[in-house]
Amino acid sequence: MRSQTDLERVLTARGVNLDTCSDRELMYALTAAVRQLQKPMDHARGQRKLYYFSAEFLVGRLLRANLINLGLLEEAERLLAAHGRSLAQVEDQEPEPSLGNGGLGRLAACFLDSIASLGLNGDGVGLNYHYGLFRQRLDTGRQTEEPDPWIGPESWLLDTGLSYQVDFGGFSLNARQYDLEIPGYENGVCNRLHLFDVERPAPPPAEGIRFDKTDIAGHLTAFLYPDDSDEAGRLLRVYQQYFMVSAGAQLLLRELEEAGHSLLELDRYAVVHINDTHPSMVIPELLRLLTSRGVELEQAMDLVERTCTYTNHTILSEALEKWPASYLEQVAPQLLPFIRALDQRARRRSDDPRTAIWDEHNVIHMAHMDIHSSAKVNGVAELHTEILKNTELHPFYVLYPEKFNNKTNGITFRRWLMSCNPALAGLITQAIGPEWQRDAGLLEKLLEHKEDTALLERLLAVKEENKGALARWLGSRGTEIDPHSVLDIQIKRLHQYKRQQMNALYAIWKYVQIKEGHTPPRPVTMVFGAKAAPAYTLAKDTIHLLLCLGKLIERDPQVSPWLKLVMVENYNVSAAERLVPACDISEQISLASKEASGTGNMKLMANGAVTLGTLDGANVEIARLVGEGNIYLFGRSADEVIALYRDNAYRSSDYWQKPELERLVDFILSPELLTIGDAGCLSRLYKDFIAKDYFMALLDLEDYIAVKERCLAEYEDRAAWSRKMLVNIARSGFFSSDRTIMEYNRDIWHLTPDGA
Ligand code: KOT
Repeated sequence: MRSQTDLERVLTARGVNLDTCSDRELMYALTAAVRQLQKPMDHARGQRKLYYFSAEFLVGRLLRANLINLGLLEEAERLLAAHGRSLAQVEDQEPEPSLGNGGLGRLAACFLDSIASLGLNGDGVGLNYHYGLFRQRLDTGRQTEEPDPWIGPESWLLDTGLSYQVDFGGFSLNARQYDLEIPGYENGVCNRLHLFDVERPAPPPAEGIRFDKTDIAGHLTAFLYPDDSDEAGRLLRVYQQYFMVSAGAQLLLRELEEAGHSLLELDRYAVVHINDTHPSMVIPELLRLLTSRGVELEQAMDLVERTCTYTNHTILSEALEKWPASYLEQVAPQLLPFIRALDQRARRRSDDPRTAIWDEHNVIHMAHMDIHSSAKVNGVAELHTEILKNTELHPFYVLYPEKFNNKTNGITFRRWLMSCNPALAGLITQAIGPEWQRDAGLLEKLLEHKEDTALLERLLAVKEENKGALARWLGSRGTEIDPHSVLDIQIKRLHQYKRQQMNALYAIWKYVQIKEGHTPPRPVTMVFGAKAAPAYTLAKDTIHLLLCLGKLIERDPQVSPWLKLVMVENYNVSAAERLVPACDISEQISLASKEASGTGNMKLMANGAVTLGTLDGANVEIARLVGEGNIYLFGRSADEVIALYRDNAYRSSDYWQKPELERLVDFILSPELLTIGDAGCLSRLYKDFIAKDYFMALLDLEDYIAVKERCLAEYEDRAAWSRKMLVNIARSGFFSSDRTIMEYNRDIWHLTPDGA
């Protein structure tokens, strides 16, 4: 008789009947079993430890990811199959924690996976939002938002029983520590993500998404970034931030003391990584805690500057956090003397007022505090780091040239290839062996197979299969797509700088072309996945336009056989895991200089999509790696765009006054669209194109259309296209987050890997 496997033994001991339990019961049972099998490992004592502070960790579903890292996936699949069950169906029951907005949060999740997989001692510190971001609905022709509860009866969260007192101006709260375990890939390491929560969360709201935003104690961890369009919302965000960093700093100091180290050795035994400015208050909070325990202020400031490291993720000025001192006065008045001291120290180092922390309008600049008080500062792609050094943060670069460095983002190939695209992973392993699964750089070996027609044909066949799987999944959600059409995909948050509105104008152009009899060589399916911030009116209007265009095309018998435009509702990590393997054309069309890096571009490339994009963010590095013939580039350069802003020289009228473009913009207010859509939304969008177009969609539109048409034409040379796919996959290994984390460790963190 076959001996029982670990998994089977644990499930049996828990009294699970694999034949009769429901998929949901099985999902919970597997969750509990995996939790039981992943034993947290103690890292070597006396080593430096990383605390990765981030307001967001967009971890995605964890069952399959944890099974893979524990080496239990095949065993689980076999066991379930023996009872007529499928893991795919079971994991569909797993709620996805929506603890992030997009790229920044997903990057933090990929990083935790790589940190554990490289055997590094590093934990995450964040917040346990009960309703995450929001669940998006599109059934009314526009986006509506609902709370997205994800914490079930048997979630991955472990209640540690630990808590920390956090003092706000006028009241205190206890921060309870819940942990998510983060196993490394087949190395026995298990790190943790600490998520802090209030002890007594308010009961779920009776209806809709609206909470009483003034009930801070009950709602502190209800939502991620509550609507920041009004005072109460912005203030709640500052409360969240202080809650997270105060609890995290206390946890760190407790661990330091437990390890027997003195506070004066802080920089030797701890690294505090600040993931954009949301955790920046950890700096004055550490100063407060250190000085309250007897460390002198000057010495504390030196220690903290050697302990903290900071990553900048955006140059968009509206995203750079600046808080009126009055906010901090209300939330955490005890921090103000320390921020004042930091500001005075900064002014002793530089008399350039642009580097002040506390400015003459009584506004506190979080990024400035981070740069003055961190040992290292990095951007997230080469171009982005250069822009920080030369323009956005130039005065700081002059002051601290040695602090600045680049760390091009990465993705974990365990989730974004091995887990989401097993067919492609299997094909790669057949061609070059399995070692690439430990070192994605080895994917380059695929280049030796550029003339291997059998492999290239199977590459095309795997893509077809994945498109079929996507079509079935979308079909089960009520959206039919043609799996034999070209899948042209733009998946990312909705923002004007990402220019979904430019892609919408392409759809209009294509619609008109087809109406005029110019049908494409094969049908094209344009797929969008995007959430808009609830208060971002133009972003919501763009979703409305896309939904209207989808309907218009659908209802037009002349156009619908050739063109389809769909929006995937509630785009999240799980949806991405289905879309990414099926994509042919990866839309990375941000206005050059505005997308710090992008990481979807990397995921899609690794899965054999070809990029259609601007020379922005990491696209620049993708282009260099794959070479001209394996990417479709268009649009103005970052330098040109920066000059246009500097000289205030862009006028959208210079573009829409060209008749070909005017026709496309006017179509937004055409009778066809107005009978489908809302005149208010559509005319707001129209007016924005005419009078503003701040992110210059019209600047690049003609070039975009021309290059996209060339891309679609060249798609028809299937053999040549399959070679482009191969080169993209082969060159994607550079974008492994393992490579990124090794660089962070080499240049910034200096942790010692276990076993080294
Ligand atoms: C949001 C608010 C304030 C500051 C930064 C952000 C931010 C930046 N959120 N997401 N990002 C994205 O981060 C990704 C990971 O580095 C990048 O790939 C992407 O280009 C950023 O837009």
